[in-house]
Amino acid sequence: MKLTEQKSKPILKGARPLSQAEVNALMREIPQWSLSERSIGREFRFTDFREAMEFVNQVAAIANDEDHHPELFISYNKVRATLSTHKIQGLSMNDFIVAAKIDDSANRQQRGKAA
Ligand code: H2B
Repeated sequence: MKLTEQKSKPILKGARPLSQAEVNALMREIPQWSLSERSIGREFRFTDFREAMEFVNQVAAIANDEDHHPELFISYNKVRATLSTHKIQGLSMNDFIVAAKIDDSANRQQRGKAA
């Protein structure tokens, strides 16, 4: 099933983080994100602050829906999102599901602008 069709699940303390092989396979589904030791991140660029904040509000809705919350750094027209799963201090499926849904939202916003 595609990441965007999946739903985040509660992660219990002590759950096993994804293996390196699992992470590598999932990274191929979100090629614009980069992998750090224990998190994934991507920078999004917009025309101005208004568009950046429109995106941030979409991301907030996704985070609330999924009960999984990215860190967001806003700098005028740039938004950097990073994701990790606090409970396991590493990466879980939830990070990849939310990243894919954030990508979808950014793509929809871009398409809306072009129309
Ligand atoms: N977001 C992130 N990024 N990592 C978490 O471990 C996390 C979260 N835990 N959002 C969630 C909320 C948890 O506290 C609730 C109870 O599901």
